[in-house]
This record gives sequence, structure tokens and C-alpha cells, in this order.
Amino acid sequence: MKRSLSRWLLALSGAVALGFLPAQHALAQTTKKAQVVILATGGTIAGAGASAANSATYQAAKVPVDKLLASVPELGNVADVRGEQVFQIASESFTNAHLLQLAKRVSALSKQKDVDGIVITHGTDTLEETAFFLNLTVHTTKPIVVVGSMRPGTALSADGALNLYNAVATAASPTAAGKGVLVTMNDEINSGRDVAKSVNVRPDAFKSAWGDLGMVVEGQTYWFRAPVKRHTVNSEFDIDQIDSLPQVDIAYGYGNTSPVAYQAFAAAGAKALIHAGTGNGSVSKDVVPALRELRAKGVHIVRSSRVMGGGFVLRNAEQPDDQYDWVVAHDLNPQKARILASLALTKSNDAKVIQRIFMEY
Ligand code: DAS
Repeated sequence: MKRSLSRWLLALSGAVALGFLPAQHALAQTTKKAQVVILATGGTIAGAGASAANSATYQAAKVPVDKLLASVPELGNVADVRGEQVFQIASESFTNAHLLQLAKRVSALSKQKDVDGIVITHGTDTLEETAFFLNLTVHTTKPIVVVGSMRPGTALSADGALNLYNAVATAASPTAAGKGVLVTMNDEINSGRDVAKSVNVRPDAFKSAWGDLGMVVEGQTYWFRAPVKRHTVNSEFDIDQIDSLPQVDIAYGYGNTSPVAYQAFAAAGAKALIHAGTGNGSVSKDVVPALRELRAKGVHIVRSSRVMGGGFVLRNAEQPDDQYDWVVAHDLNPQKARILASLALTKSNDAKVIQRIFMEY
């Protein structure tokens, strides 16, 4: 394959040198712009406020995808872009059905020869959950970039236009291939697995406990690290073979807590419960017996931590997880642990298999 390609390139350059092919034609062949599809789902990046001073008071999910693309004509400098309106919702309203529909669309587009990269515009509230889900289930090496904004396009110093430009530039860049699902906000490129919304009113809201992967500056990507956890083509989860997601819910740990929430979620059908624990995923002594009882009834217990910004829950440290047959979420925050636990349950009901999955993804 390589030999025929090099022969083709040699012939092409020879044809240009001998004047059979005009140089600009040959050049055009090699500098064709990447074809990037933008899937719009709503959020602040499609939001509109009453005045330019409204950077936090506005309505999300108002601006349609064609207007979003038209508002940033510079996108055409870095890629041939086309848009699709998949949803028009604020992302706090995302459901598993939305995740499945979006991921299946991304997967289908990634198989098309006329698609080189995909951008998803999304609300920031659950952006990290969607980015992680796509990272785990879409089998492609083509760049997939999820992007949002902290201010609506109508606000002073709105961040959406540059975030979108950076997302398209990244999705158009061959250097972004094979790095898993990416998130471009505030000039940074973060891994969809690691990134989380850590501030709720500033443009520098999205942070990864383990650091960003790189930056986008003036349409150029600059990389400093690459993900090591399993993702996309190296994932055992394939969205093309998943049509439903087992119900998993999250309950918070705090002083004066009680087992009521866990029991209510289990009674409503939850197949696993994510304990958003204090500190190292600690569990109140007033809750442990109820969780052990739920485990005995077949509900999985996953200990994560409510502490943001780094670290990981250690197995058998705060609780005898081996003895209780519980799982630890490792470094994943509760909302990401919910995504992975639900996918893990499409593969196995064995806590040891689920734990292996939490350590590998
Ligand atoms: N409500 C928020 C959302 O849609 C707005 C935003 O920050 O994007 O996630």
C-alpha cells in the first residue's frame, strides 16, 4: 500500500514538474480542507440574553445551528463545515435516550468518507458526561470534539465563537486523530474522559485533574500529552451494539445522612448506585448496612468521591470493598462513574469485571 502511494506521489510530482498537471491543481489536491460536521444540541453556546451585560442571565438553546455557523464565518478558513441540529435543549435535560441518539449519529457520520472530523456543540452542565460517553462508545480514530460556552453569544466577551472556532480547527487537524474525544474550551484541549466543569460562571470553567492535553492558538493545535486510558477504537463498548442503558443513580454523602435515597433509587429500579462519598469515598456507618443489604439484593455499589479536583478512591481503604463486593470509581467523579457503571452493566453483572472496567477506562 505504502509503495503504491509513494509511486503515486512520485508520478504526481513528476506530472507537475513536466507541466502535465498545473501546480495549483496538484497543490489543491494535497491542501483540500478537512470536512467537519457540526452537530448542535443546544446549551449556552446557542443561548441568547436580553442585553450584552447579561453574561449569566439568558435563555440557553435558542440559536439554530445554521445561525451558529453563520455567526463565525472564520470557520470556513480552517475547514469545510456543515451543520445538523440534533437537539435544541439545555444539557441539564439530557437523558440516556439523548446520549444514545447522539452517539449513534456520531458513529454513523464517522464512517462516512466525506467526514474528517465531528464537532458537537453542547450545554456545559452535562458536557463532561456526554464527552465521556462518546469517548467510551464511538469506534473511530477521527477527531471528535465537544464544545460549549460559559456566556451566550449576545454577551460582552462571549466565549462561544472562539471555542467553536478552536473546536473546528481541532476536529480538522490530523494531529487530533486517535486521542479520544476532546473538549476545547478557553483555548485548552482536554480529554473528554478527564475534564469536568469546575466553576459555574467563568470561561475557564473546564479543568482536568490530570491536566489538559494541549492548546489551540490561532487555529493551530499544540499537544503536550496524550490519553493513556482505553477509548474509542480500543473500547469494548460499541454504540452500534447498544440500544439501552441500565439505570444507575447517584446519592450524595454528607453529615447527618441516611440510607433513604439509596433505598428509593433501588426500589425505582436502579441496577447500580454511585455513592458520591465524602473524602476517599467514605460511607457513613448509618448507611453501610443498607448498602450491604442492597448489594445482597443484586444492586451494585460504586464508591466515588464528592471531592473535586484530583485524587482517586482507593479500594479497601475506607471500606472493605472485597468483603462487601463493592466497586471503587478510582478517579472518576460521580457523574462520570454513572456513565461507566451503566455501560459496564451492559457487559457484566460481576463486580470484579465492573472493577476491572473502572481501572481500564
Ligand atoms: N443550562 C446550561 C446547559 O445547557 C447552559 C450552558 O452552560 O451551556 O448545560
